[in-house]
Amino acid sequence: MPEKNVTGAEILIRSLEAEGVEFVFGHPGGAVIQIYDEMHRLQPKFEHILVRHEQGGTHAAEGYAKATGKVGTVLVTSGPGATNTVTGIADAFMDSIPLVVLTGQVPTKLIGNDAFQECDIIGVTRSITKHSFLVRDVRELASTIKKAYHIARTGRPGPVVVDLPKDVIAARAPFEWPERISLRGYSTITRGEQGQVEKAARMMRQAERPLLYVGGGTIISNATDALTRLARKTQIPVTTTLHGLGSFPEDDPLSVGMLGMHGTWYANQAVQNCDLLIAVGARFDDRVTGKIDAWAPHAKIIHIDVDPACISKNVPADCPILGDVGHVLAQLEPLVEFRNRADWLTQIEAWKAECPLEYVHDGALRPQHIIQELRRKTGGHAVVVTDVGQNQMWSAQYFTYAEPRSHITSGGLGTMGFSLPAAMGAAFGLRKAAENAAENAVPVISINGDGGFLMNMQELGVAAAHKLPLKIVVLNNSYLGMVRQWQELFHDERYSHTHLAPTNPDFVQLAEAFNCVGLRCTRPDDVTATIDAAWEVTDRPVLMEFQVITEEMVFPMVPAGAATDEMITQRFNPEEFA
Ligand SMILES: Cc1ncc(C[n+]2csc(CCOP(=O)(O)OP(=O)(O)O)c2C)c(N)n1
Repeated sequence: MPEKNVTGAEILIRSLEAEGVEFVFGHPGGAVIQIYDEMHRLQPKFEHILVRHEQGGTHAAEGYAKATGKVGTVLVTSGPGATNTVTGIADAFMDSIPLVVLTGQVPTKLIGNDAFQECDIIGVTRSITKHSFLVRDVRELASTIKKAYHIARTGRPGPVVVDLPKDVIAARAPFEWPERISLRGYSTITRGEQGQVEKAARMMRQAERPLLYVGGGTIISNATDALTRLARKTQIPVTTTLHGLGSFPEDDPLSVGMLGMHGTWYANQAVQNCDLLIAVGARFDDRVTGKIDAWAPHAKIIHIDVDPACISKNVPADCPILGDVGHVLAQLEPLVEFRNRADWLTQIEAWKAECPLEYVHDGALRPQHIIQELRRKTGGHAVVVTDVGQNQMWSAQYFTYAEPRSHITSGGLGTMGFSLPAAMGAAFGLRKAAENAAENAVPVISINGDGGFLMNMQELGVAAAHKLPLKIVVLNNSYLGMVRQWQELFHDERYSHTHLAPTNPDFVQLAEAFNCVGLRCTRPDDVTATIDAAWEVTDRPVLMEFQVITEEMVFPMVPAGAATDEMITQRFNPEEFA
């Protein structure tokens, strides 16, 4: 029985505790000052991490969510605090990341008055949230928080905004945590329709050249073991999307690596020649399909996904299966059987040999070498959090992921400035999990370009203050490299506003100014020693600046609008790599 009236701020804090929230990534301000005051008084069970920019807070919450599979929580003030979260909310929406973003709001009677720091954040974020709530009555606060977390984590996960007017936070009511909530019109599907699953199993048995096309939904659904068993039992090769990396061991002979714009040439060949494509928790994104009319021209399509809006959205499915990937794969497993696919697998091996991922070894410092050394150092037991651009694609191509949740990136929105705060959030979550299990946390590696790193570098101070042993890599090529690559290839080498060297800081000094360790490497011979030195640092972040060559490009590549079998590969222009 609830005894006494408490403030809305206390109800919020008690609700977050009841939800089992571990971290709140937040930044205070006038509209939420009472929540911060109550946090000071109540010393809640969760830890509040004071980020230095609300965008950093949202990416930290995303990194936490991706690394742990839990819901990330953000708390910000009204107006600019709220608008600073917009990029992170959009990012989470595109990449199906469960977040609850708590935004302060002006008092209800001032809403619509252009009050100081008023912003209609619900309106602003309507198209980039899974759902949003404006809490008008303190008696509804606890149940709203419970609903928000439920919506964020179930079905296809996504961000939920809860807008909290200042008077609601100040009002008093008893704290009562609801045992259950009812959400009219919201239901989630788990099992696939059995008839469709049987049809899919038949199609898989009959296909001569099937291919599993695996997306991030498989990892979200914790279905990677089931997927691996299915692939091995049926001898069906696996290609993954950027977000699917880690869902199937890339060192397994059945792996053909990543597909799409910067995927492997052989994965795209497999897509173009397969007769059955089994999409598992993937959404046929344009970076995957390229020119969609020419994509997978010989394939029948099975599409397994939890989101009904996603199925047949971009490519019509011959066998749609609406359901949670884990449940559907469990339904499929007993219905499929081993089949010798020697011809198809031999063909794939030949493609792998014909055009492998490769780069030139000529004494210049190249990013691919650094990524491979990080893999060697960790044996793959690490969480790699990349930024956006060339660094992202080399990290995808050359790390060889073998474990789910070992790769985190901003895939849908492609947000520069994502990596450092997301790595920080991942490291908080993994450190906590390791403490609870009395184990050592796996290393978290943040990989950045020199451009993107500067977009959220302020979080270095937060990571240092919390003694997070992040391994931060800055691949400094002196340019906005991915844009420079497009300028070189498609804009006659007009390098318009992509040269960063004149304004770049000294990255080693920058790290040290934030009480991190800074290391610099300029030669391939020093890469291993630099990484070894970084791994010796255990009580703070370490930033490794690698001064890589400017000219290196990401290959292979499907030019924008081209078909996926029209890749530019190093093979076709060897003089560039002489
Ligand atoms: C916030 C944001 N602004 C602009 C872009 C467009 N963009 C994509 S990649 C890129 C260049 C990134 O340069 P850098 O961070 O140095 O990484 P590199 O490509 O050199 O690895 C730009 C500007 C973006 N993705 N995100």
